[in-house]
This record gives sequence, structure tokens and C-alpha cells, in this order.
Amino acid sequence: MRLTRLAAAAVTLTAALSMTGPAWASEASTSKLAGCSDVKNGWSNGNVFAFNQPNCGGTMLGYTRGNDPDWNAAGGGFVNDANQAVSVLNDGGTDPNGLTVVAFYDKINYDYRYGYRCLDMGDWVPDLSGLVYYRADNLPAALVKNTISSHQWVTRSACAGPSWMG
Ligand SMILES: [Ca+2]
Repeated sequence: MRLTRLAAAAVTLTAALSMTGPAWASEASTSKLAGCSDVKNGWSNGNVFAFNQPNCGGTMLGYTRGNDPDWNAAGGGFVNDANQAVSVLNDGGTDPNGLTVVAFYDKINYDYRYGYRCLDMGDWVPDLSGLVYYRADNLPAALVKNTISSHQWVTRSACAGPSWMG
């Protein structure tokens, strides 16, 4: 029942964002457009989210509490979603193994050789434009917007300084 209710809420939210943005915004107490913060507050925590428009708008590409080695392949929360993410949100919770950070990768199978970026628990990036991946040697690599192909939950120590975003 809980999952059904959340799924219905997601459909309503997606429809509101894509069709009635201004009207929906006017229903809020302020004129500020709702976005990632509303997704964060509107869902039970534990998930990573990705969207194909800025500020957690447009289509919700997927969400999951787990890892996904291939955003195009079946399973893992993302299917046919590689190279489309424009905004991302880490609404994860505490983890006994400290896996609270989401690492996003340009390539499938968490291939850090081509670069990764880390997003801390509770953070989001409303627009990935201009951000680049960092390789294991901390050298910049490709742009992050519209290129994410896999993600996994990692510990804070797995992320080098330049790799943090959000
Ligand atoms: Ca997948």
C-alpha cells in the first residue's frame, strides 16, 4: 500500500511538473518553483533520484535504494535512462556500512577510469550543466549532464576532493 501511494504521488508530481508548472507553483505558499527539495520532502528517504530536466523536473528517470551498473539495462532502478540525467538527488538514509554517498559514472559498471562524481546524502544538483567527471587521477573528464550511465552507493572516503558535487 505504501509503495502504491508513493508511486501515485510520483505520477501526480511528474504530471504537475511537465504540464502545469506555473499553476502548480501558484498553489504553493510562495512563488518559488518547487523542485528537488519537494521530492526530497515528499518521499520516504533512502533513494537516489534522477530527472531529465533541471530542478528535479520533467520525467523522473528512476529511483532506487540500490546500485545500478547499467542505466540502460533492466534492473537496478533505471532502464533506458543512460545519457539523460540533468538533475539528481541523493535522498539516502543512514547505512550500517557507511554507504550514504552516491557515485555517478560516465560509463557502465562503475568504471571510474572514465570519471565519477559524488553526491552526499541529502544533497542534490538542480542542473548538471557545466560539471565534469573526475578520473581516478583527479584529472577532469567528460561533462556530467546527459552522460550518467551507472551509479552506486559508496562511503565518503571513496570520493576524492574534486569529485564532490551538490
Ligand atoms: Ca538498469
